[in-house]
Amino acid sequence: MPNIELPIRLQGLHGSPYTRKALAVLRYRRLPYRFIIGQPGTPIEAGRPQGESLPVPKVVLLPTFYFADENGEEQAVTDTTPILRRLEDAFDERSVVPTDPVVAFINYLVEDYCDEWLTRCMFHYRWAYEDDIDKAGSVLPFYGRMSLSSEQAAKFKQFFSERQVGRLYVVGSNDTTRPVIEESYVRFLGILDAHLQRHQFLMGNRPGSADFAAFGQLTCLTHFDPTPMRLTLELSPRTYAWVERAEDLCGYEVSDDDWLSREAVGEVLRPLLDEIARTHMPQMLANAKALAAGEKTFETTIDGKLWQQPSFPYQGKCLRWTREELDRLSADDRSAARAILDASGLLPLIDEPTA
Ligand SMILES: N[C@@H](CCC(=O)N[C@@H](CS)C(=O)NCC(=O)O)C(=O)O
Repeated sequence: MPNIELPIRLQGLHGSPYTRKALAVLRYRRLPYRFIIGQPGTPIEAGRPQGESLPVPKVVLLPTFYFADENGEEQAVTDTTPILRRLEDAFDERSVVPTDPVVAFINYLVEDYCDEWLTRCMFHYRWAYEDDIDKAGSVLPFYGRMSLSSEQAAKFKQFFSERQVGRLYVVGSNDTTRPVIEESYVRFLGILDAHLQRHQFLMGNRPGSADFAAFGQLTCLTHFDPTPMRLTLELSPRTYAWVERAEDLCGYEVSDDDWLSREAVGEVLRPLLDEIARTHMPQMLANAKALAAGEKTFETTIDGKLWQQPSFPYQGKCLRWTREELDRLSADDRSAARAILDASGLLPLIDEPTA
């Protein structure tokens, strides 16, 4: 893998939770970066070097990073989880992946839960309630184009809000699943609040990529979207404060002893792992089975309630990558990790046949 040139260049928008995830990691790791505000492939409004043209990813996703390939060709690269691992390979200092392989696997699993389940809560709350739709529709257009006229902004508000509200079914959000999604966020807040009373971060007294995945979604849930923000301030002002701190941890000193140990991680994160088994796991397994059967939609039960949504190929890959991540461990580490999963009823996430 060729070296990564500094400053690292990425493009994204402040309203994008995964963009915020990536930016917070770069700040924490003290990696010089250039954050290009905008959407790949759309003309940049201002603040760009003349004549700079950046490649556009096949699937436009935020954030997009720009890395040189073997031939020195600039490539547009998306998907924060593998991008963070690429930064781990290229830079040693202030790693966001725990040194202990078992703890690293749990960090990976929690990162996947935040990126693929907590994001459901974020998208649901943003596009399910009038207040939230109104704020997002009013503010998001300006993140990419500050100079929009009021007419243009109004047009964009309508177009974008209708588009996003129309995509609620993609994350499984509907009247039946609304309580499943919302109760899971309330439980997550309670779990995080209790955890932060004993540890500075999910992965111990230093942040793992799982912490930054949680932070990314929480920037929207706690500091932007009115409905979940009210809920967060009512139930866990501690979480509200944690999110603001995690925005910039460049001055937060860490050592290898600050990670949760493999002996402690199962016990300490039990409430969160139980939550993952309750919500994320059944959804990921049902999705993978539907994909294997070539079904366009699937139904399952989460929390005793009917869960319906279109099958989502990307999350089929996420489940496969989680299983491969465990397979990469040594036999001893794998059985230690399986014991932690088993204690929370999470072994089906690894073992249940999906084809
Ligand atoms: N798994 C990807 C997810 C990236 C993603 O979905 N980004 C959103 C913005 S937060 C996006 O670009 N969505 C495309 C769209 O809305 O068209 C990652 O971790 O980077």
